[in-house]
Amino acid sequence: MKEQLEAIRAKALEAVALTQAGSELEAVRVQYLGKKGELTAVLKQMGKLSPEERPVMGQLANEVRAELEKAIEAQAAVLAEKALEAKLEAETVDVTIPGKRPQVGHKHPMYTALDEFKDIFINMGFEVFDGPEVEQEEYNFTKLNTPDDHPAREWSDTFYLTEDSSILLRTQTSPMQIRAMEEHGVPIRMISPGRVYRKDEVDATHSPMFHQIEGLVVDKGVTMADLKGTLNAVIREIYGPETKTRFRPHHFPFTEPSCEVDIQCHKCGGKGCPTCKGEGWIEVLGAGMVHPKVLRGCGIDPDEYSGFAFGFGLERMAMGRFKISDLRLIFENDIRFLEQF
Ligand code: 2U9
Repeated sequence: MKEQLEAIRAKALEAVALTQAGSELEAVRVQYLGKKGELTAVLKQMGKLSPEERPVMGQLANEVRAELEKAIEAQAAVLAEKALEAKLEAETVDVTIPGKRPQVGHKHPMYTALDEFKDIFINMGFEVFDGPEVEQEEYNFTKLNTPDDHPAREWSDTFYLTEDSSILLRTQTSPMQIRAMEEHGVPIRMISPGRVYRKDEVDATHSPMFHQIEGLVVDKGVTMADLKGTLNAVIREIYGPETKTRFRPHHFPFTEPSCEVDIQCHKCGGKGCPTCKGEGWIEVLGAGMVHPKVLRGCGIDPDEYSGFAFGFGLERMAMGRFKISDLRLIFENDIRFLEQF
């Protein structure tokens, strides 16, 4: 039995030393010390020994068991240390490697133009109003004095959302001014920037969705002189203090009288060049005195109050300011384009 125990000791210690992983070590433990293990099997034969031999062999068996347990414990510690080292190695972060810069977006030139525009008006005491893009025909056309047979009301020009033409995608931000007059009351100084929709084919100067900034001032004693003074001041903020303007008569259903405003071409000084298409002047906005019928429709007495209104196309303004030749570039959102501004 002594030889058996010695053989187990030698074999088991070697097996322990050769283990590479916790699972292998556990298998060795079971093989020798488990209930059906080799050492246990030898111990079961103790009964067959003589009374003199039994304590000697018992002691030896206990020694072997203790030695094996110690060796297993020590090997477990070694393996745990190795595993930790491997894990640390695998998870090492080299903080000296240059980072990968995530690509962040870029402020859109339209928003640069819009923010600049808002600042100018806020500094003049205007409030900014937001409104719905899905509108009632009543607010988009009727309350703005648009005749029933006006071409803008055609199904070919406007995106209607209901068969009875009562709901549509707004074609201008003017319905917001109507809402503001009805809800806020007068006196009022406001601008309403936002998206508008028209059934236009996409080309270098048209898009079925574009942005307008409209403004409205209603108070007692407001005249065409206020309109000209305010718009000249705004235009000189945007296009430079030396900018020359020209107010041309025009027609809008919602204003009377109405005008379009041009700036003298900054490229050729009015002589005519490709930038102004040979005109010497570049149209920048439309405006007019709010039609008395529009005021009355909002519960405002036109004998007591008067007002002026105006509308800019934001894309057109941004294209002029940033020298963008094709409207489609504004909506494509190609980062290589946007990063130039
Ligand atoms: C109310 C009364 C009057 C807003 C106005 C214009 C003239 C105008 C265009 C600019 C370029 C549209 O985007 S565009 O094509 N706008 O010319 N807009 S007066 O007049 C109003 C608005 C609201 C209650």
